[in-house]
Amino acid sequence: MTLGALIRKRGPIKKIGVIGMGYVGIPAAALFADSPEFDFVYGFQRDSPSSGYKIAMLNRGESPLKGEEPGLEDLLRKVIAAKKFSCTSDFAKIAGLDAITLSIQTPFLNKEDLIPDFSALTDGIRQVGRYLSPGMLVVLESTVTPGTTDTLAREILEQESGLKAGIDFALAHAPERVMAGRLLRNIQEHDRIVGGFDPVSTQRATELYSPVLTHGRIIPMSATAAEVTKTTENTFRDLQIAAINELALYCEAMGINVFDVRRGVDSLKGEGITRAILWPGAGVGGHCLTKDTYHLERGVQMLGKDLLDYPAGETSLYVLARRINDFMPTHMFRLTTDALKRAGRPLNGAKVAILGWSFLADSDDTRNTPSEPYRDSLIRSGATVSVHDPHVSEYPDVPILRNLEETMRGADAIVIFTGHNQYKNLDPKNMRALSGKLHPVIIDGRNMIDPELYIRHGFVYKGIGRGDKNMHKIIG
Ligand code: SAJ
Repeated sequence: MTLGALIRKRGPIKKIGVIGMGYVGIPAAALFADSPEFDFVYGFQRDSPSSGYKIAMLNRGESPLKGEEPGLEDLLRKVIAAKKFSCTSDFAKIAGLDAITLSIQTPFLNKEDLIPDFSALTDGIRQVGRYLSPGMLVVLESTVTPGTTDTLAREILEQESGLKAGIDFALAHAPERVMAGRLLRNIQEHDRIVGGFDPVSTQRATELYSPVLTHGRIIPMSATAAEVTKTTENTFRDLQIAAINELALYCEAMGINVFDVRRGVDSLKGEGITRAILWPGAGVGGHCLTKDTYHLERGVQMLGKDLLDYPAGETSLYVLARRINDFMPTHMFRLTTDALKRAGRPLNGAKVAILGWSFLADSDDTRNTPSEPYRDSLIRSGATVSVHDPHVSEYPDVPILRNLEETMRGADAIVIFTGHNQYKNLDPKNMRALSGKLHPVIIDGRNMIDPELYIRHGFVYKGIGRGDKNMHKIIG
């Protein structure tokens, strides 16, 4: 029997499983469960010491995700009350399902050698393989190296189940496109890339995602094309950020304001002229932009190494972009050191207050935060560091303060690292009083403050891209 016939015999998708109760899996499971098209959804979560607590929370209709996620907890309470969703660590329940998705982190072990850590992902795929039955659909939502769905994932599933992809079961890649703070909306409103191992798999996966889309459309393609699409969209975003970060470094060196230039460049609009100029800053963090370039690089190494025509000896443009963005916390360190020197104080023994620990404005997400390498370099240089963040409650080995005044008290330097709303209306007069310094230092890593206002209050100011101000006359 063909896969198409097996699927017709099985009928429409009614029972779904989502493996990985995190930023991607939880909103996806809740939306599937809330759809009248589907009867029931299991959320699968390993009962591990670090994340087993999520199972009970979710079954109480509570979201384990910290930070604002509009509508998520209401939706969880609704689907729990309706008995359409349940979270479990019993993977044997996969056996009775029609479709199973995997949303598991895919970090890199070693970026230089392009070695990803697929251990959690392969564990999840192996669990699915153990309980796979004919006509079932398996979808990878995690961002993976191009080629992973058609090779690694297929091989493990076939090995564990004895079934064949495209013959006995459907297999696809439908990458997530969510951002913290707007998870539900992103799933419903963004177009959904759906890449099947074969056209029948693409069609079955389209049947799974169509009911949860409100504005988004399904964009069908092959599994490998879908993997390249996802890794590319983050790589290109990282590249765009690197381009404006490099410009910011140039503007500092040339003594001009990058934001004037940005406004100028951005003004050239009109048909056929796209100017996607992003914002320079203190660094690029998160689970996505910091690794997806390496998935793309690994993909071309694995799928096209011998066929790639590229300028001999040249570094990949994308990897160079990564290095420029990874350099920004170092640049922030140099701005801090130089500003303290202008204020007549060495970094060694200085007190530095970091404002913002999460990698994204107004979120609690601290994955690969650029604030961390900056803090480490300060401590290595003998500085005392205090950290404030309105959204982050704790972080391993880094005390996070919620009291902004306490964080800034006695500070020689105050450094804005994340663009949280709370930092938009800081009061330089009060900050100077709290620091108790004649010329406290202020470093703006996110274009949050008006340099003139701080300079007038006797601060030594430096900002990313502000070559027009970074060597200002010190007042008072
Ligand atoms: N950043 C800048 N300048 C900018 C934009 C961002 O310095 O102009 C920095 C941010 O401060 C942050 C980092 O880059 O540290 C990443 O920010 P982000 O806005 O890209 O946030 P992510 O990583 O959560 O979201 C990205 C998004 N990808 C794209 O827009 C192509 C999101 O749509 C994806 O769903 C997400 O990655 C993901 O999960 O892949």
